[in-house]
Amino acid sequence: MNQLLETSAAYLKCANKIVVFTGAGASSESGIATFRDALTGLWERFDAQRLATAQAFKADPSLVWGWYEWRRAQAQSVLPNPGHAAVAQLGRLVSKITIVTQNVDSLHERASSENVLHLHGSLSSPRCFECAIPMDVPDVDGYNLGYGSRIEPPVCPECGGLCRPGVVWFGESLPLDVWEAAVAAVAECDVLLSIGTSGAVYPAAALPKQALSSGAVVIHINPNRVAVSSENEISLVGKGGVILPQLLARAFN
Ligand code: BV8
Repeated sequence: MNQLLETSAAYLKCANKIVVFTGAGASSESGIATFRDALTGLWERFDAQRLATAQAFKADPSLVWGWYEWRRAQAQSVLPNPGHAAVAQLGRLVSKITIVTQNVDSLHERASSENVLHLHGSLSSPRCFECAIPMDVPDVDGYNLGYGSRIEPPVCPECGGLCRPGVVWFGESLPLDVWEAAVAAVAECDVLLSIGTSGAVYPAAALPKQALSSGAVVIHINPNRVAVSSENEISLVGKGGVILPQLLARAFN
């Protein structure tokens, strides 16, 4: 592992353009469950993939809205972890960094990273399900969220439709401008750091392979070993909040 860490640090030190690609695992050390952890409380009989759909929202708006508001309150109540801090520090050390996240929390921004591309949207930008106008985020302090509760979604003042989370659900297209910016950054990067993703959700999961085919080095950081397919791909086994600070210390100190 030490040799792989040294090799990865050397790649990072020489890189001009870096993409940091993050998944739910990057937020897990802040206390946010990953997407494939089992759900708890009211939602424990579902898997996230079934709840994260427009169909589920239409079938039971208050169940789905309650889940997202519980997640938003949780995300607001936790802090960025050392992995988020290391990514922000990396942004101050290299000439061009693009953060491409699958996560819907704002922990990269709260760790002072800038220009974060949210491929799957954000919990902090709800909109009307019908007419899509942006809607205000309710004050979560007013919720009694315990182990989860159904919450009636606010009603759109324009058309009377229901407020939905500002995330990309399964079966929905990613925001084109965000996707195109991510693809462009991946095409020109020297190194892509892939942190805390199972690589299960497309088209996001295709980005590391796109980086490899464009000649970049891809470095995976995950407690689970990631199968690598080329000499330009490295799997660092461990937590992002532990490995990233070690990586930066070796590369830039
Ligand atoms: C779409 C927002 C076009 C909601 C999410 C091929 C091409 C295109 C589409 C598809 C395709 N094949 C299938 C599809 C359809 C589908 C899809 O990918 N399905 C999968 C399940 C097979 N894709 C879509 O529907 C996408 N839309 O393609 O549009 C279109 C249009 C119409 C019809 C068809 C297609 C939209 C997908 C977006 C879904 N929304 N999130 C919400 O958050 O509720 S995705 C969701 O999964 C989250 O964003 C999450 O981040 C993401 C990916 O999961 P991970 O981040 O990887 O999280 P996971 O829990 O899986 O893994 C965590 C990892 O972290 C683990 O490996 C763990 O070991 C590691 N870890 C744990 N602790 C740590 C750690 N790592 C480091 N440090 C730690 N401490």
